[in-house]
Amino acid sequence: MSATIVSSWNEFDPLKHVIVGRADHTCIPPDEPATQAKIPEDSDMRGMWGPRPLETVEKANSQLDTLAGVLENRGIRVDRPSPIQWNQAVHTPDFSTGSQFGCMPPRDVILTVGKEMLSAAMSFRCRYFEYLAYHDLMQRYFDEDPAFRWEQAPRPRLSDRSYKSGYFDEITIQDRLERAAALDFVTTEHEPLFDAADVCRLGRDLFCQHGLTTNRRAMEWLQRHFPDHRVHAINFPGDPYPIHIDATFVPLKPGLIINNPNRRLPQDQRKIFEANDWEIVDAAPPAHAQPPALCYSSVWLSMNCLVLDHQTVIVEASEVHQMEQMDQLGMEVIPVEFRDAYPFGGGLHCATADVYREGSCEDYFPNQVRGTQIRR
Ligand code: ABU
Repeated sequence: MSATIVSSWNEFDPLKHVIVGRADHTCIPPDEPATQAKIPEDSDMRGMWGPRPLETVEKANSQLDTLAGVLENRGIRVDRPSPIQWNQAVHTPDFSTGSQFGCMPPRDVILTVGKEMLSAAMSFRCRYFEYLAYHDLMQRYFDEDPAFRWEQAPRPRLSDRSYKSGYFDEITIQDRLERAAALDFVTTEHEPLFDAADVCRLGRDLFCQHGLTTNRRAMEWLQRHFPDHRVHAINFPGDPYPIHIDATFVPLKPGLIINNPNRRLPQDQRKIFEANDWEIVDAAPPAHAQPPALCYSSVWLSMNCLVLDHQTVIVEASEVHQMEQMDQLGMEVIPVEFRDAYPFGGGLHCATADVYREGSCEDYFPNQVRGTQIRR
């Protein structure tokens, strides 16, 4: 096995080394201030918590193992996290919660920017210790790559001051949409909070979704932490559950992004893409009317694909419309069955975290447009 090199600047350059999550011991966490944000009103998960049924864990792991095998067969190195017993309660000086979550979606936790892997300051109390599942891997990368930067964003306190009390009381979908449009989310601006999956990496520019899991203060922190980057705040008012950018705004190659047609980027925020000749096309509709049972995510995991290089993409095998669109966009499609893994934290992009993609830090947006940048 070749020595580890950590480096990834975007979502589409040739992938050579990746982490694929594991479903072992995953729990549905008990209610807490932020998790209600993630659970749709009519979800079968409302009021349930505890370890997920073993049979579903085994099915999810089987599909995760298949994904790992597909990647390895293409010469991509795959590492796996070390799950802990996620049913353990968490107690800190500021909060307690009855269980943790899991480590199927490494993309939520780990943000790779160049030579750095940064553990996010996540807003869910049940995910406070999730970074531990990656500790052995980080230690190994640190030992093997002398230039690797092993980083941790400020650990949030997640006291009640980090959440708006009563935000979800009797909330309707219309309320959610109005609040999303008004940038009124359950998290406050008390401390930096973000999920790594809210950040879309496009070379020198990091586009961050302002939503239920990422606040403006985190973007300020990211801008100071990555001073050579330009951090942008974008939002998608059509999404009643604005959590994670990767089923909403998905780059396929330099100059091309698919955008969820129910969650279009507002016109004023498109200007920077237009000024730099990027094409934003509506994503194809999902093949399914409903997500699988006990799933946090929407049917738009259809577009949560894993780009292997500028011509190749892995798409969930039953997503016939998305596969057809990829084909029309000139991509070679590798179908992989993955719906059994969805309930454990998302789709093919969610289930992975980049360690190494070829390529360097390009400036895809030399024509900057005022409005979205954090640094003015
Ligand atoms: N982690 C991506 C989930 C986004 C969605 O449910 O649409």
